[in-house]
Amino acid sequence: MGFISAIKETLSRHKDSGAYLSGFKKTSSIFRSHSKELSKNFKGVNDEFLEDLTVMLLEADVGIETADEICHRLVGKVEEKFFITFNSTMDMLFEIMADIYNESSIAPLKFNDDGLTVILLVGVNGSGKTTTAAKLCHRYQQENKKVMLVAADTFRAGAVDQLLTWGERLHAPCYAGKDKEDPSSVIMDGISKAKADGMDIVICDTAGRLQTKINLMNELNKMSRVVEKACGHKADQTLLVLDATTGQNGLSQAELFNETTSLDGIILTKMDGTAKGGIVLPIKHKLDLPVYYIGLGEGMDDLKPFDLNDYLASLAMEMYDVY
Ligand SMILES: Nc1nc2c(ncn2[C@@H]2O[C@H](COP(=O)(O)OP(=O)(O)O)[C@@H](O)[C@H]2O)c(=O)[nH]1
Ligand SMILES: [Mg+2]
Repeated sequence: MGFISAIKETLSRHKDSGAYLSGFKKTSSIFRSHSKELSKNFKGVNDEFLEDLTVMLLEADVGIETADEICHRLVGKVEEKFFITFNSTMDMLFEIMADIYNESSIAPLKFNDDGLTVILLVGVNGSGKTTTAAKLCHRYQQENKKVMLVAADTFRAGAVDQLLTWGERLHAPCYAGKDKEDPSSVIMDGISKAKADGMDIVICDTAGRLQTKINLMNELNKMSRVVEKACGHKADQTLLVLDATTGQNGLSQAELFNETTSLDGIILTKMDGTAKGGIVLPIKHKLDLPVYYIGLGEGMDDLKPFDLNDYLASLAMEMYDVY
């Protein structure tokens, strides 16, 4: 069985398969429409094929560097083969995409089993931090964890109320600071309260101001120091919440945050509304940051753990002449 049929079969057995398929529908339609042309004109992996393939990858927002790397590796793989078909070429393409993502090892998300697990969500305004905080809270509550939310975005009007409302809906305690209070001081008090109340997990929703690199660095460093002071260890997870619809711009944002603070990985939101699903690959290839979760809608259940093979299978699901 080829690589693509194997991952498609695995996806069909997963309970989240419907969410994945609909979430990546816009990206997979790019693979569907281009594969038809690629298949019709297929005369081997020649310059024309590579050019068309690059266009397909760029449309899915894989980015030029990663697309070039994929093509380069494909040429290398094809040279080792005696006979290729369009279908076997697509298998090689998807294997290369998987290799690129899996090149460096991916650590599982850290949880502090002996005490409080602290999760910091960072990212620019509108990326989906507050919604993601609520979705994560809901997810961990279902695992019978005691979860507290901390509303540390004291700058954006309405941001604290937005998280308080989620807290009510989820029956989760939500610690809120005062208007215009320093976010770090809210985090400090929130963590102390979570500890005192015997919580398992505290999720801190932070402010997303991105004026200059130096300000961002100062603010993120301050938050990290405060977490250490409040709970005696670094945040267990510092996750960048990235809006997938921003594509290559999002990649630059990730680059900036990654240079500024020590990130554990990414949560990619709004995957449901975009054809830019290819962004997963350059995030890992260029920045070495794994994607841990993907946001596939606005509801509390619309956050799924990221699975590479399910993701690739979703992209390949409707490709022409690929089985
Ligand atoms: N379609 C969709 N919308 C999302 C997703 N995540 C967040 N949103 C929406 O994006 C908007 C901004 O989200 P918010 O959590 O307030 O962003 P924040 O400024 O980073 O806290 C809101 O309207 C959310 O409902 C997602 O995965 N899919
Ligand atoms: Mg917010």
